Amino acid sequence: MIGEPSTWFAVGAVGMVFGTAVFGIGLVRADKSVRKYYATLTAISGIAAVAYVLMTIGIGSVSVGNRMVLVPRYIDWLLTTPLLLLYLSLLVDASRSLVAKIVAVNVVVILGGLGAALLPGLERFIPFAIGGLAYLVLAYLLLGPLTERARGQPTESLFRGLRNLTVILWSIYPIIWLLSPSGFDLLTMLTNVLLVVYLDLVTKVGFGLIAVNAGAVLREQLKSRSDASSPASS
Ligand code: RET
Repeated sequence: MIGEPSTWFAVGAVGMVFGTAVFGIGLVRADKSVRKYYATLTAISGIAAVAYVLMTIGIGSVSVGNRMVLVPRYIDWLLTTPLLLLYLSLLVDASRSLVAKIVAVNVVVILGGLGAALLPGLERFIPFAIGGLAYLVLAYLLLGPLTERARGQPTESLFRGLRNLTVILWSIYPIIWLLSPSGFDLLTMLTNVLLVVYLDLVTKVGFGLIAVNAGAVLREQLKSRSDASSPASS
């Protein structure tokens, strides 16, 4: 049981369903001004929940040579990583052109990984390298222009926390990829699945819980600040 990937996919599915429920309840209760944040978090966990259910029941695995490629994992990433980046962009009210650049390089990262996983021979390291380079550009955009945009905004410290979580944890994915059966085959499929389930839960549900908690504190602060500055509004 414990030794089978499907058990860990099921753990991932339960965690993602939990996240979807928590953020979904938040969405129903939220006032209009913060609904887009909850909607984004709900969509992120909801999409991953579907992907994990598919992987648990064994749908969407493709064999390439003697390894298995989990296509739902890449489709999940293709849809949810732009939403995570959109969330960070919403927090600092980034310009459309910056968001477009961030999402575009991110799509190259994930498609590079999918292309690499689907190619049988050593040529797979070409799309991997393209994805890796795109990832460096993505990290630059997050740490440079997007952080610049955050400066002085009330959301700056929340943004910085979530940005650090994102850049640090996302950087582990290509390392796991290289060690996995798709890369140099130094980790078993089981270890690969365990590590990725853990990372996916922290980068999606953990990310969302931190954002929701900090967002509540932030709204209180903004409210008391505006109450203090305009006594008429109380
Ligand atoms: C790949 C291989 C190609 C090079 C790079 C990769 C990075 C993947 C990342 C995935 C992040 C996934 C997340 C999922 C959330 O649940 C595709 C492994 C750089 C960063 C955050």
